[in-house]
Amino acid sequence: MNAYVQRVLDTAIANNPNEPEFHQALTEILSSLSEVFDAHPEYEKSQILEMLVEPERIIAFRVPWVDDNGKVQVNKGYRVQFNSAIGPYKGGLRFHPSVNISIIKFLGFEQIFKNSLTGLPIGGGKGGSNFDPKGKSDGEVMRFCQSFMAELYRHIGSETDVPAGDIGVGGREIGYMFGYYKKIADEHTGVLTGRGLEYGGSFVRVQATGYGLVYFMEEMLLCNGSSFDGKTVVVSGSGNVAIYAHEKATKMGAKVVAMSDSGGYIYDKNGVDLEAVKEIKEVKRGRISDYLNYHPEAEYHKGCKGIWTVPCDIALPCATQNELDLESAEILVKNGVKAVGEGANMPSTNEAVKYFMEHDVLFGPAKAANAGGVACSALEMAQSGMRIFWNFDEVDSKLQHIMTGIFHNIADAAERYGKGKNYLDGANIAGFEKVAKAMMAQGVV
Ligand code: NDP
Ligand code: 2IT
Repeated sequence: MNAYVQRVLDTAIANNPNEPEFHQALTEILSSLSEVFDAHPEYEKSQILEMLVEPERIIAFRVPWVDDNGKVQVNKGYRVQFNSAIGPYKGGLRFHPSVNISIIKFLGFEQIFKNSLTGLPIGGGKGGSNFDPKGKSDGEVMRFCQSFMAELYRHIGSETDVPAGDIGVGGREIGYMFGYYKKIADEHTGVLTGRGLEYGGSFVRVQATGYGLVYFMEEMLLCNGSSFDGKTVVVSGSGNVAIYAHEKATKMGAKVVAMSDSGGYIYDKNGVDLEAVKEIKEVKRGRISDYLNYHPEAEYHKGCKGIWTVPCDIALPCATQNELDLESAEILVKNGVKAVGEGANMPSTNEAVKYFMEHDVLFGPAKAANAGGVACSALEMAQSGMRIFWNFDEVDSKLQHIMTGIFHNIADAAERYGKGKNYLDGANIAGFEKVAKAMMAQGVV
């Protein structure tokens, strides 16, 4: 590896101890940039990497709220404003008990490059809380969201930092947070994306990450002599990204045979009935095991990792980070997988990614493949700014155009640096180039 890149990576890891997910993202991204620094000594002269690996600002705060039994609960809240070189900080909020600063920093760092790849003017940020919405009443979720926003509101704004959803944050949570922001800031602006259509949201935002993933993968497959048509697909997770990945892959002629949640996975050889999954997850907030109430002939297996033992042509990990490790990658390859598209953020371990590459599996890396959600968020920001609305088909066709464009952009970057079909390196390089140029132009800030 380029000596300067290696030095910055080692220092960043040493300076941020006990942050394994952040180390993993740093290693993955910086390892792709070696040849770029060999070719561009001006980047080293500006010490661009030392600037890039350090968040511009980290906000951490207390989130106290009162549960339905009248008991005070206290959670942690975070917003990492990582890089604003190409636009206001943009990225989701995650509410999940596993959330800590390492996870928010890995997500925020990834987001810089992802947002750059969309071609739209958005910087990188991420936030969240270790609050667990699972099993909470609507009243509890509302009180938590209001307390979270009572602190976050002073750090965000439509031209400063625009959060959105992620794991555990969907339309309900965005609604409660937006309502409270509006009350205390006294402005009805595009401060959050993923809003309801009735109060400033955009068509297609709900579907955008899943649809975008399939648009991206279809372009990658077509350029490699294949497509979704007639293929068997496994989609992990059963949340927002997974549901709409299933919907679009099915529309493209594929059959999705397995889905999961953190408790286990279902296998339905007839194709997973998406209407049943939507009712279980979107309406009832239930468990994927409830699928057997709709289709008793399907199989349910405890433990979510087992989903990767289901034979498929295309695997779409859409649940969470590090859900697909080397052992699962080996099983997928043994069972004949041809392509993997990351709907979740960093779902494959670095070892799994390496194994896929070595075994000629077409690999669509998260920061490119799942950029459709944030791209549609940027389209929501544009519509808010102009105070107009595009209809469903207009937004959908813009999304499709952006996702196919991202594929060609990263394939071109891979080509320029002699990386062949290593689209992971291509995505990291293409994402980096734009941010680096913007940072160089703006000086030491
Ligand atoms: P949701 O909360 O809607 O769904 C998350 C799904 O993943 C659920 O099925 C959940 O199961 C499962 N899951 C979560 N944590 C774990 C875990 N530790 N182990 C196993 N399964 C788990 O989130 P999204 O669909 O929005 O997000 C999924 C992934 O996509 C995340 O990595 C997110 O960062 C990424 N992403 C999301 C975007 C968006 O627009 N929403 C945009 C780009 C990426 P359970 O219900 O049991 O917890
Ligand atoms: O990881 C992601 O890109 C998201 N959770 C979406 C962020 C956004 O601002 O729409």
